[in-house]
Amino acid sequence: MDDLKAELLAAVAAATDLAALDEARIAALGKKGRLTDAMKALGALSPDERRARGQALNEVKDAVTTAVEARRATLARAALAARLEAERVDVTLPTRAERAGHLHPISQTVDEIVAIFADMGFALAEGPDVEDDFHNFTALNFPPGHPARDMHDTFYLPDRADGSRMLLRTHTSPVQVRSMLSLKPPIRVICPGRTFRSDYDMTHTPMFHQVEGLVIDETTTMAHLKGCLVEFCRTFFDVDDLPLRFRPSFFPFTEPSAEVDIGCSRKGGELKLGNHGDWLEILGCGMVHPNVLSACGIDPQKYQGFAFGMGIERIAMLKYGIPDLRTFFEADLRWLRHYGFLPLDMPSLARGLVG
Ligand code: 2NL
Repeated sequence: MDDLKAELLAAVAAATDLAALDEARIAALGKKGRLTDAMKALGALSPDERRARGQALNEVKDAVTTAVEARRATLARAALAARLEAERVDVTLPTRAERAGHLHPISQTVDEIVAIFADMGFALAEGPDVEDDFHNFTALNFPPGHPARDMHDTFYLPDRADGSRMLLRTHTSPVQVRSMLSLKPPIRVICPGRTFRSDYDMTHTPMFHQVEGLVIDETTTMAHLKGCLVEFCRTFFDVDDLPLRFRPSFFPFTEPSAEVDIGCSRKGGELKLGNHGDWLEILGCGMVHPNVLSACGIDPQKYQGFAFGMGIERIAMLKYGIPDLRTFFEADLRWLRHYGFLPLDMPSLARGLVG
């Protein structure tokens, strides 16, 4: 019995890789292994002999099993160490220019917008793509039968057990609803993100990006809204005297509401930004509706504020001269190399927005 034990343990110790170890294990404990055979032979013995020899065999079996596991752990550690050594990479080496990845123009544009508003004291806020009716519609003063709730415009998920259903957010406003519910005024947040609407043609894609901003304080007015958006547009488009025009409009969640145009010229089919007499719509805004403040737990007698929203694809196309909306979503590497941005050139107001 001692010889058998020594022999089996020696085979385990001699295994120099996991395959050899498995062979040693099977030779001892497998279906036709030495210990298994010895166990089978117990049946032919007298009860006393069987008990004594069975106990001894079990001890050998335990010893071999323990030795196999210990050896397996040692070999696995050695294999990992060898692999780490063999696959060692020097992460400080410079990249190869022809292999460099690029930031998508949407990512670049979001980074630029966030840099501008961060400089004005806004905090970045994000929220889930999948929302409920309350955060996407009800809290924003959409009346019960409003057409935006229609199945044809909004992507709904299957009904839940309680009969309600989740949806893909149709704007980033629910992020601001969540900010109002969780923060105390004064609030200044900037909320970029994906949005979804059931719409697909030359100028609409079912997934697109928006950025919205929200300011809530005791004495915030439409004048602050104007100053903030003039500052943003002039910085973003890098035109010092860029004129802005505020036109009365309507949104359920703001009162009063306005749409904002920037000055441009379309002479000779080429679009130029600046004071040239023509106008181009780029965003919507207004004073947050008192019903929205109430729904979000903010006292409209004490607080007021402004909000604004814009489509990111649209202003990225304008700034970077990208003619076709659909190309944003084609994942064409040649397009990305042409319109993309180097990942280490992060926009900052100190260094200039675009490198
Ligand atoms: C547009 C216009 C807008 C807002 C978004 C907003 C959000 C809350 C409360 C009040 Cl929580 N307003 N957002 C306000 C006015 C316009 O977006 O044309 N977006 C692409």
